[in-house]
Amino acid sequence: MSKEKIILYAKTLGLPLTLIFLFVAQNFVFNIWLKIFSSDYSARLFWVTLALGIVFYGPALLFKRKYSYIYLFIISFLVSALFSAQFLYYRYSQSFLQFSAIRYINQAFSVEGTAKSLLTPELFLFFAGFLLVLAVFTISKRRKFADFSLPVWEKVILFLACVAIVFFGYQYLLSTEKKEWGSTSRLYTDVYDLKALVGKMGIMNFFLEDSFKYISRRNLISDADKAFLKNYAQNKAAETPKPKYFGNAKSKNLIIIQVESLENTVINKTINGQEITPNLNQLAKDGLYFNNFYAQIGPGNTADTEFSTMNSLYPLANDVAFIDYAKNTYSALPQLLVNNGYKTYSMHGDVPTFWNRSNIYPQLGYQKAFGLADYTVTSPVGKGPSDLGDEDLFSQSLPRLEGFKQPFMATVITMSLHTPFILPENLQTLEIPAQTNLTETQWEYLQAAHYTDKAIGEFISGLKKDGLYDNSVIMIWGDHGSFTNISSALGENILPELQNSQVPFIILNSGLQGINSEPSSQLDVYPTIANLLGIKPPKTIFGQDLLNTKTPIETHFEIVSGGIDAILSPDLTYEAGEDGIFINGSCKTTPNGEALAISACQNIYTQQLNNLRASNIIVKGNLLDYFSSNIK
Ligand code: GP9
Ligand code: MN
Repeated sequence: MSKEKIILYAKTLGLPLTLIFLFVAQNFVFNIWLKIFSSDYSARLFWVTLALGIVFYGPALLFKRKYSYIYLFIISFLVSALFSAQFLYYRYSQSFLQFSAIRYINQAFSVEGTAKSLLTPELFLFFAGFLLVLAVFTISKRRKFADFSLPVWEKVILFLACVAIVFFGYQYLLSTEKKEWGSTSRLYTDVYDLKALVGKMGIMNFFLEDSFKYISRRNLISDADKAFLKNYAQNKAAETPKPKYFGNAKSKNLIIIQVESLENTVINKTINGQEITPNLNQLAKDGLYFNNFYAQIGPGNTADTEFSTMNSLYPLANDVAFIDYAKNTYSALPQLLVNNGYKTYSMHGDVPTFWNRSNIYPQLGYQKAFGLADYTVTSPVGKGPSDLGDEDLFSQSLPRLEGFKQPFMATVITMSLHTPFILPENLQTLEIPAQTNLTETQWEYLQAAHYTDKAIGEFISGLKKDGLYDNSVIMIWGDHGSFTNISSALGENILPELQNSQVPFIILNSGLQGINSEPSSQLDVYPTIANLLGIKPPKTIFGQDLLNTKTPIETHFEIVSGGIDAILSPDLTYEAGEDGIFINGSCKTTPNGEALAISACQNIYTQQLNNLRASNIIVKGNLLDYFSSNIK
């Protein structure tokens, strides 16, 4: 190659190529500085950011020189601004800026951010691309915009090479995901740890993916859906005029214990003569215990339970509301309590980006969230040394609760009873004989349940000692099942569709005791709490106050296709057939199980389908205010 040619190439490709590699470096540094870098992901991070770098800066080669500068100015400025915004936003809120949240950016920064705290030296690196374009433009001798022209066939080769690298970059990401997870769905649909996602694809790819998803969802709600919602709102049942137990726990604190994977089947069960959950068993006796209570989760697992309990809305069948609809308008329980003078806290031993909690919690009304960084792991439980055990979670949460100004709401979310139920040997205190009908996983599940139960018992004793037990209404529920088939192993007879959904729900408040076996679900938590605290819940909730249900309680479960799996009411039980078509399902009496004509279940089916449809329209269309304004 002649010297002129090399110079021509350098001049043509030099700037875009430098910008592309700078872009890759910026993505790496972004992750390293924010401590979300993982060397396990470095190969895919490299290829996929290289691909995006080419997509961003490559087109400069298509323009004449003058326009190529203009193009590079614009792109490098946008990239710099976005990097900086994401960097600052994460530093401030421990979450990534989503497209739907851009309108909140001022709000986020105005809380903490004076102009001074925004100007951190790191931003210099994120603006390096723009500064570089500026510098090259300024010092370039050829500012008269003479064009560099390459022969056509060389342009074609260059173009094809770029396309090949871009294709390879994204393909590499997808195929490594597939190797690890057996599918790529975790990357694009139910990604739960956004920190890991950004670790894999870089912040810019994340932002683009999130923006595309947001834009493509925009027209999900048709005029017919809106008309349906309006009509549904106008026919929504009126509230009970003077509900029983209203204000029984007035001005008390609210302490919620949401227990990971806790199934109802372990309550009041013994194995080898030992109670699996002695402390919860005692609490179930001391309080009001719902033993026919169900979780309704879609792909969002724990987050879906938080969503349905705090909003009394149904989770979505194919999306995770915590991630995809984080910045909707909600009228959630923590916000209701804030409006009534409470301080609201969440406590959970995970990173704040998990399930996008740090983005949605402010929308729900949580004023402060304590996460993994706020706890010390003294005795790890789980896969790694940094996994917070439930004993650490509770023992370190207790003094915090004691220090809070009252009244407060605190939601403590446990994690030790999470699959794969890894519990250090010294904490395995349940003596289960070697010869049982349990699988290894079921055995481990029971050990871990026993451990979590102990941690809850210690927490409750602590609350009794410091007086908070008497000043608070305490609610305990399991977030969802364990997916271990433990209920059938322990001889429980639950509808197959509901095997992984039956969880215990216990309310501890003086004057409330007994067992309630009516079917109920996590959507009912919100109105029940509000009633006890003497606060009127918003009219928009979908659940029922379990202390005042005058209509039979029904509950349904979504299958992933978005249909209804099963409905339980005090008189009727509906189960969907394999194809999910109503008439191919079965209808029986409750509790005797006598077969009825399918038409006997038509009413409850239509009613539940309407509830589900209305709730989904509200979430997908961000229509809570519209819904509310149409309720009489
Ligand atoms: C993650 C924890 C577990 O923070 O709550 O979530 P899951 O995997 O059950 O959804
Ligand atoms: Mn969970």
